[in-house]
Amino acid sequence: MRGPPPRPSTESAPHLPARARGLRTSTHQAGQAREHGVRFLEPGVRSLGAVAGMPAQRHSSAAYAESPSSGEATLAECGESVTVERHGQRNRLEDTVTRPVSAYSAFPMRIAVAAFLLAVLLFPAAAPSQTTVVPFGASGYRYTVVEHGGLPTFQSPAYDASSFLLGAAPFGSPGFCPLASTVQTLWPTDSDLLVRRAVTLPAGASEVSVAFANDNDVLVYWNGNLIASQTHGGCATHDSPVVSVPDALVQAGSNLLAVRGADRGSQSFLDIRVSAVLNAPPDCSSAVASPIRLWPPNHKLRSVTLTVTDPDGDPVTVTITSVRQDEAVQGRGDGRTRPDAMLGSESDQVRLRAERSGNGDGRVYEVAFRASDDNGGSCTGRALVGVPHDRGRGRVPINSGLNFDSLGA
Ligand SMILES: [Ca+2]
Ligand SMILES: [Ca+2]
Ligand SMILES: [Ca+2]
Repeated sequence: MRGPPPRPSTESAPHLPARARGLRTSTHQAGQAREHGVRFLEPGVRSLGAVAGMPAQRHSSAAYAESPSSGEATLAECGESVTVERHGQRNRLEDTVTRPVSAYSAFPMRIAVAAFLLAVLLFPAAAPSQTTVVPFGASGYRYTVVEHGGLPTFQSPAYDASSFLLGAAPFGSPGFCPLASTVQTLWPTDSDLLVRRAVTLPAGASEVSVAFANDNDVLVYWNGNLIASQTHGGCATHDSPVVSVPDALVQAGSNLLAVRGADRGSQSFLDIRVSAVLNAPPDCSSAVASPIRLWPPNHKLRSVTLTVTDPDGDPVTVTITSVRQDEAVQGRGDGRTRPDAMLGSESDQVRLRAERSGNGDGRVYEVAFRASDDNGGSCTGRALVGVPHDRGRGRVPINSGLNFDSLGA
């Protein structure tokens, strides 16, 4: 999670425009007033990792291109122009990326808010979209052909179908109907075709449906339960019918779809598509700690809250699982206090001690957490919180890579 330790650099700090100093700092995430620290790993190579408040997995690959003469830079990750302030520190070069206060001036902000409200009114949130889990024409079916009504328990998950053949859809007998020319696996007319297929679904999948192109009739089973019986005459066409799977029958992981196709003569055909609304887990790289900087370093425990967003907009429960720090819990010059972190009353809260070693380069806390949505999706991640050494050259806490348990005595 941490970036490699910085190499000493001999690059000299360039002059910067005066306006780079004294600007309010913020990230590219509107409304989140915070600061980017940028570490020079070696001359010409820059990384956003290992800086307090920046979730490492989100920013480890971020980079920016800059024009040294102007001090202007563009964060590659968000395409935003920012100003780079650079200063040397103990053989290391540290940059602070700031965004001009003018970017937050009230007038453009009002326009942005108005545009957002207009967009909400004109384009209400779209319903979650269906994803094709098993397409028409898929392979991986176990099948056999029997006389009408044969093998009456073939649909049971406990049924041993190892003697069934492996085949691809569509099944049928070639003939004059348009879809008949696409037949992959032969199914003689005037017989029953029995097919079984595992359908793997992630946790939280909903609105599962099975669409058919069939000639003639189908009995549809999900995990051994009969969910539909459909008769069909004439040539097979896609999406005739579409059968909904009750949510109560859907399970995370492997599900068994079983279909008995019954042909009444002349021509036979069966093709299947399975669709579902899939749940996306929370995005742990979106984690934001608030506050991300603790100041002043008065040795008091301060409450820090983590928030994580979900791509589906689901409510997210964050649970902090551990806290590590890059300075000893009871080190020299830090006031000899312990522990330096205590879990908060809420699962997404932790109390971190606002202290750092006076002999060090700022303290970085690494807060590990698990985030879960209410549909069975989850992720794990880490958020960084820093205590700067000072408010001048040492204002960007540096993660040394050392690792101490903040919760321990
Ligand atoms: Ca979700
Ligand atoms: Ca301490
Ligand atoms: Ca440090």
